[in-house]
Amino acid sequence: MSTIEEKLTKLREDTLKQLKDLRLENQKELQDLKVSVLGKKGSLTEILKGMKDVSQEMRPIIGKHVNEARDILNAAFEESAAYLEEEAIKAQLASESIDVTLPGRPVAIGNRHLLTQISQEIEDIFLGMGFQIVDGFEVERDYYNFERMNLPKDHPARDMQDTFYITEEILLRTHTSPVQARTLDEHDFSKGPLKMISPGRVFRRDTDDATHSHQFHQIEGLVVGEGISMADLKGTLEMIIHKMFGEDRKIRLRPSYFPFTEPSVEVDVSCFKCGGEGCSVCKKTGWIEILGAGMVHPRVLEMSGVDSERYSGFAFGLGQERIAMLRYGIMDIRGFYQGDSRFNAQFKG
Ligand code: 2U9
Repeated sequence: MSTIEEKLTKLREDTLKQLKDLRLENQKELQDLKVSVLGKKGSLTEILKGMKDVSQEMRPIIGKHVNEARDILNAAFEESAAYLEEEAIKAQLASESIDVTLPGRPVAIGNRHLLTQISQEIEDIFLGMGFQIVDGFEVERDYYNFERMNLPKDHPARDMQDTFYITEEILLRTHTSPVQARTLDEHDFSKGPLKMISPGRVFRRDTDDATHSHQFHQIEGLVVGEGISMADLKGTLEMIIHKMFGEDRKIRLRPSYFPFTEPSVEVDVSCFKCGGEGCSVCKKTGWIEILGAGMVHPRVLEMSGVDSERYSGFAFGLGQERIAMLRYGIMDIRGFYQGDSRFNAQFKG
């Protein structure tokens, strides 16, 4: 049978070795080991039971060794506990760590809708020429949309502008002309001529396909004052077309018909793709139809309470989608309204 000394030495070595082998998740194992070694019913107590067989002279020496062993083991347990705790914290920190030096996730920055870009570009040009920009109602009265535009009930030209009716008298506007009529009603000519544009969404009863939509966007313009002539119309249009399509562009006026203008014209621009040689964009004609215009019909002026003997004016209208489609070769009008960001992202401006 081994002596107390031998047993102590063995207990010390075995325990220190076990402590060394402990792994991180072993806080509980550490406690269990401590209890089994140093606890009341532990191995050390068990060894001390052998003290009764030790001679009187040897007892203090052995007692000292027992105390030494207890101190060493206690210290070792404390050290292990501290180590395990520290390692646990390190592991937690590593698993939760944020690397502040990593580059941030890129924020996707969108861009203005192509129609917004087009209308803002045109608005800027007209603002520079002293025009005001006027907004109006998308839901209008039949009276302002048709009657005031010289399109009385049962006028055949209403067929081309059939629309969505809310009631017999209230409808979705087919053009932004009512905005102009309402503005003209209020205009004070003692302060000078009226020069305005009205951009906005309009509606038609139409079956949607690649080139037709039941909704689209217009910009209409109106100038009314003393001595306004067709030459002013031509000069103004030339100016805006040069700014939009380039200074080299020519314009061509062809006779046309609108109930609200007399005379009326269709305005062509020399092809901005081929310069007039003839290509697929201008369908080999060298010209592209870009807008409609004319001198405001005297009856339309009179309905706004404007003396058509004294005042005259010109008006024009263009479709924003048409301008964008021609400029960028867009084949399907529906792309404007589908909200697919891949469509819009092609026009970062
Ligand atoms: C008032 C008097 C006259 C507005 C005008 C046009 C010519 C025109 C079309 C172009 C393409 C509509 O978007 S489109 O389909 N418009 O050609 N519009 S003159 O004339 C007015 C407006 C208001 C008081």
